[in-house]
Amino acid sequence: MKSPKITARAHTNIALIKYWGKKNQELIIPMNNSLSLTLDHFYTDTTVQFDSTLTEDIFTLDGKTYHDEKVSHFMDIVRDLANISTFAKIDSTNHVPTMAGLASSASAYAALALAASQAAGLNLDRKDLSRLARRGSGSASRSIYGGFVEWQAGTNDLDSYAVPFEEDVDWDLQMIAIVLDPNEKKISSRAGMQTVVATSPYYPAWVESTTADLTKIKTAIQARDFTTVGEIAESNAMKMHALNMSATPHFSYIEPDSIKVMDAVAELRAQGIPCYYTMDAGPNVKIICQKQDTQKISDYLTNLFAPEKVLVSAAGPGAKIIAR
Ligand code: 2P0
Repeated sequence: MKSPKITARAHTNIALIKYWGKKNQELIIPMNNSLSLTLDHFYTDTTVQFDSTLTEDIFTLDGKTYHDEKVSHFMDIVRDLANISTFAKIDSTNHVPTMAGLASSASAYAALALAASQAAGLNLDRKDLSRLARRGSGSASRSIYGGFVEWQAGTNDLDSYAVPFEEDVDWDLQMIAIVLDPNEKKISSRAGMQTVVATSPYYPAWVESTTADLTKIKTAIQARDFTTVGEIAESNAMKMHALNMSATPHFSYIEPDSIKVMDAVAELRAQGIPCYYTMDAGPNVKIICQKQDTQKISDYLTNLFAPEKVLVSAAGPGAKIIAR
């Protein structure tokens, strides 16, 4: 017997206020609230069909078969919820420019949460979808929604989920991703943040100052105060990267080319072009800017890096079913 075959699409998101540490690792409950922008250009399409003839889950990504423990564990959570024991065929395609290195667990688990829950006969509302996506990967809780999204940390499985802060963004913000290294990150987010929580003497200060950053950036977003949004996002990202350098053993995602981009952003600002950077668990740098300045900024960057490494994106939508 086969279930309905459901295809869902979810877009990736970039945090302006970062999630970097868990208070519960099994349930993926974060230490602090985070706030992101869902992007239009980078997304994952995932098709799920449960099939009683299967003896294990079969997972393909971009046409290649993988034995992925995280995916199987996530499917067990879906089966528990739906009270079924059937395995599934799961086919995912990442729609990011080839070798972009931006394929993210956020879009992956948001798309899988929606496709798998629907195929299993569950009809979850967006709050419960966000809670489910969170079990796959923390940042995926935010990709259920479009635009600006806040993941409310909560304290347990029931109250840790994302909520839309501004889903339809009528502000011409853009994000320019500079793809410096498409390879697998050396230290996974999961391992990196755990080391930081366990060993950085600055961790309590991070939680305290990130909570303050979040309050300030929400006010600035509502006021359409681009400078303040950019300054807070850039500062929050650098505080996260400083945590990594203060951990034992210390580590860093910042590479020489990352610093080259940061210097370029500082130079553009000195020339009067407002733009700010953020970085996640890898060397790629993302620049936040306003549409009117995008061309000038990408021209400047394509002089430093190959044009195919400079990818422009705007705010994007939440997760949705695209075929059934
Ligand atoms: C974020 N990142 O807020 C932060 C900033 C990367 C840097 O969420 O362990 O893949 O699966 O919950 O969500 C990446 O970490 O980690 C991430 P898990 P996840 O976007």
